Amino acid sequence: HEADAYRTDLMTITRYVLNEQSRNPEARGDLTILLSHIVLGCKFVASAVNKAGLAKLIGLAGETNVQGEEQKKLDVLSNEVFVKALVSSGRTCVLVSEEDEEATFVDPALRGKYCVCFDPLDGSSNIDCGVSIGTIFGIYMIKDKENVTLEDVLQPGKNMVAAGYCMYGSSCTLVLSTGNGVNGFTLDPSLGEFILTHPDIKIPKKGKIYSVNEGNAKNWDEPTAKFVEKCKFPKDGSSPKSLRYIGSMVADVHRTLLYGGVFLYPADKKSPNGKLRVLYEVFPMSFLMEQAGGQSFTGKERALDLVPTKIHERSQIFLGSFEDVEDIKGLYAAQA
Ligand code: AHM
Ligand code: MG
Repeated sequence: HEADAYRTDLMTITRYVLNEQSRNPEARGDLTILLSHIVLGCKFVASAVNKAGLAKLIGLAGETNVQGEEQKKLDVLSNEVFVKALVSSGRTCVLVSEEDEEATFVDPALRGKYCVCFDPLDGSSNIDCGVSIGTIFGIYMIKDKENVTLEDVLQPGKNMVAAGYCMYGSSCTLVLSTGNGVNGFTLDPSLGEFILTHPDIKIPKKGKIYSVNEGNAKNWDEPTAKFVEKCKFPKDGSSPKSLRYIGSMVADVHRTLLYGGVFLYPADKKSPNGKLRVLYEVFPMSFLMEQAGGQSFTGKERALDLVPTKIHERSQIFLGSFEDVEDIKGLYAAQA
């Protein structure tokens, strides 16, 4: 069909979120506005990561310290853009960023009912070699508008109203859930719009890939070691799993979501709570996994049941295909 050469009915992310909003008669468009500010931040970072405005970002050729400067600039710049976009949306009251030690309480005149926890540029060790990096975010609603405290972000992940990530890779993909399934949108740079390209993502029930930093194996606990052993030397006659590890959570989780399998960042003797942060890494990704039909487990409990006690808290994490995570849960149960 000649008519098929161009798609003419484009589902942009804004149109999608507005459609979702119209399903709730009480919604007044606040989440739509908030998300459009997050989308703006993602577009800015996408452009910066692609080295748009190259000269401004890294300075002119011949200047010293280009490497370090550039990396620092991109992290800090991304954080500033997100903080300003979120505050100016007029829909936020508390912000938690991986880049800022303290939470940001929005000026009362600009306050709205949402709290946003985010990692503006995760996987920053991958910037210099051009490997995929990403932004991760989770959104809560405040309990009491007159009385906003840190407690509003120290809630279990299951209380989130939306979560997502944006991957700056060979294409720029934003994956979002507002609690009604998971959808993926790809940035069309010529339009400057995220277009729905991956509707209703469901993770395969079982996968053929495991993803972990095996360099830490010497310090793992027994269930983790047993699980990885089982991936490599299955005893039930199945084929061994393939190992894929990028070291960039957004890229590793994105592949896990689309192809299936399991991503783990376990605790070890040196880091008893693992590495990844609960509020803006573990929770948003766990929310997306569950919404896509997968699971997420901390070694003790469902990840989204965890109640954080401080904003930069860490937790070990096992997430991915339902059956693969079921295996890990079995190994922890057997040890207990
Ligand atoms: P960062 O916030 O310092 O970038 O660290 C987070 C990243 C994740 O993207 C990734 O999953 C993990 O660190 C990889 O850690 P490691 O290098 O220990 O395997
Ligand atoms: Mg991070």
